[in-house]
Amino acid sequence: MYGGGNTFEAMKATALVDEDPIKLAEFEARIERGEKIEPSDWMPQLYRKQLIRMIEQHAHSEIIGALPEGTWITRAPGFKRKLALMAKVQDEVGHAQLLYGAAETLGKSREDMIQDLINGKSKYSNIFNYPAFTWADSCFISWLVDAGAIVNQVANSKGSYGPYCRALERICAEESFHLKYGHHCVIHLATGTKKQREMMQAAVNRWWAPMMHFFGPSDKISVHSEILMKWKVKMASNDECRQQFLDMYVPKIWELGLTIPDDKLMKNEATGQWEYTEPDWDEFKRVINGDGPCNKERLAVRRKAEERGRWVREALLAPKAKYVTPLA
Ligand code: FAQ
Repeated sequence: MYGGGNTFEAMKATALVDEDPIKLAEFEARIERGEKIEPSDWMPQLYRKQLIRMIEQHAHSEIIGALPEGTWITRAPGFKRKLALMAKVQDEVGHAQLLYGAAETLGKSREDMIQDLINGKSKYSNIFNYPAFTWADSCFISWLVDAGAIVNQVANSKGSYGPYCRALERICAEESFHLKYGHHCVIHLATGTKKQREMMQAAVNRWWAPMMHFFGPSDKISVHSEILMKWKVKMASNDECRQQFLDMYVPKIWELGLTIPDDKLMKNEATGQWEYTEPDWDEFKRVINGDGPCNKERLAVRRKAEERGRWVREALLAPKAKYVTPLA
């Protein structure tokens, strides 16, 4: 539905038919037993492809995700907030490094991944295609986008591919600091002056729809969940992550006197499930396919960074003698 070409079912059937059935059965038995798959282990091509796709998109989300908050470093209110935000943004870029490293173990080079990002071939998280107009937008990202990321990543860190799980464990440890920092920023605004409270509320109103999209399409229309969950790459479905996020954070948002722009949002005590207005999946589709408010701007920044940094990469790869004058 969201990609082009063949349906995923057709792709899966074609991909698995070429695999050695005995090796495939052993591989699936290992996963069933909760063993980790390591880069040198046998794996079906489809597992490799799916992992590259997902880890690469995750890595891109981290470097693109650094942009909306990054623009707030110089304007953050006060020295302590500037320091904390700078450290957070640096962490996000570091997460991308860990994730690109994990994806590289599967055979795709970092250069190819970056090229696919800047050419618009690879996706990254929908949410970073929206503008951070105010300081409160940056606070929303630090608290609630990080919270959503943690829900997803804590689950997937228990998954089957060793390098991805180890990267996620480290990332989650750092994200938990971001979450505390972001929560502190939001509390400050939500309990501050009338103007601060209004600014925070306006940010919640702006970011709620992209936040609901963040966990991916509903399970009914998700393309990849079935096979990713069978092979324990995804340890919770998109809807399960969305529900867990609502369960953990809606009460905390309400507690601060903020409202959520969805009249239907309520917990059904009988089922234990949150009910909400069905997210606008057409908007989601437009945004992830390049037509969101900031897609062009975000990719232009990455393209420029790539061009400007080329000489550094070339210098690092070139023979030493060309660039370093030996000491006499
Ligand atoms: N945005 O079949 P599904 C962060 C695409 S990290 C864009 O359900 P899947 C840290 C999907 O790729 C945030 N595209 O897909 C931070 C597929 O397209 P394709 C990123 C999306 O893979 C915080 C199509 O829709 N986290 O925020 C999105 O089973 C603050 C069909 O969807 C991760 O990447 C989306 N939200 O499930 C940084 C975690 N959702 O490839 C800075 C790892 C779906 O067929 C500041 N990834 N699509 O063309 C995952 O868990 C999964 O990949 C999902 C999507 C849950 C994102």
